[in-house]
Amino acid sequence: MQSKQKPVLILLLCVQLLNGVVLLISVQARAPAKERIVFTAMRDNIFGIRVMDADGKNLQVLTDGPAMDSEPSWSPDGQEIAFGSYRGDRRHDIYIMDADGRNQRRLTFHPQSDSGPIWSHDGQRIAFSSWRDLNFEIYVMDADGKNLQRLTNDPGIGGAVDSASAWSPDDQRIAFDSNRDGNFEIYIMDANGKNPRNLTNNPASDRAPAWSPDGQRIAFYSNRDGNSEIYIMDADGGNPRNLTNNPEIDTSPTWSPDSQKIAFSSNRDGNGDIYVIDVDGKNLQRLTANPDSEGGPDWSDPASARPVYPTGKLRGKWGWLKQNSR
Ligand SMILES: [Ca+2]
Ligand SMILES: [Ca+2]
Ligand SMILES: [Ca+2]
Ligand SMILES: [Ca+2]
Repeated sequence: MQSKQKPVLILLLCVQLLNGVVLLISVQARAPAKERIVFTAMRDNIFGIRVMDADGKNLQVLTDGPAMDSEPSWSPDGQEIAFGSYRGDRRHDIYIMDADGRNQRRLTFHPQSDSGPIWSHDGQRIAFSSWRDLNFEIYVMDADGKNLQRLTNDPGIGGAVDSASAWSPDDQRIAFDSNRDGNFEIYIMDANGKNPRNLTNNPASDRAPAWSPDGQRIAFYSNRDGNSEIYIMDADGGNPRNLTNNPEIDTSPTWSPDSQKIAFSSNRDGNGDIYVIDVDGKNLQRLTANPDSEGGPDWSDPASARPVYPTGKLRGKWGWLKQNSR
């Protein structure tokens, strides 16, 4: 009896091992190999979305009119991009597309404008700003457009501009900018909209917070020295310092996955381009160099890609393999 059962057991083990290997390969194949930067480019007054490697190589045009696409934001697995777009009925709405520009789907349908989508790190939610209450308020929805929830609340026309910019790495808080105290400041609030807190308290315009992937710092841009510069501060608002010092407009910071570099837009070379700089202000590099105007970069983190398990089978097999390899 035993001699007949053994080959069957070995065969079963081989099949399970092979299944595990095949599933692992398919899971890993979904993650992009390189860090990439997606951004908006304007050519002949048409806005489109482009992507390049984080060193500026392998530029790809994802959209190039007739729709006016902008504000790209990576899904955490780097497989999709959320963006804002004017098209058809001329309303500005939130869309998502695959990372190659295909399979574009509209997520918001309100007659007022929706803009500035920001994908949560768990991939489940998208925060954005909307004019549907007759001033910009921050909303959050599931990544399929369902379960819409308003996070800020002003009394209609004349209410403050509130715009979402970044989720904390644990998705428990949202950093945003608001002019609710008379000028733009960087705020953070709980992900349900509660406990808003002003981190900047400066009469200048402080905007577009970006949370470092290690959670330690927040980058933003401010005109507190007379023109827009990139600043970083501790995540509690302490220790602000400027990273750029250039008479031209420097805006839209986004962090590298290792929290050591910041990509941003600047018109210091005559038109909008994407630059990258170390967090100590050294090693400035220009990543784009063409007459189009580039801006609004978002840096992907391929290492943060959370594999999609085929209906939990892989976890089951891992458990099975671990149990049987002891
Ligand atoms: Ca508002
Ligand atoms: Ca301010
Ligand atoms: Ca500047
Ligand atoms: Ca340019």
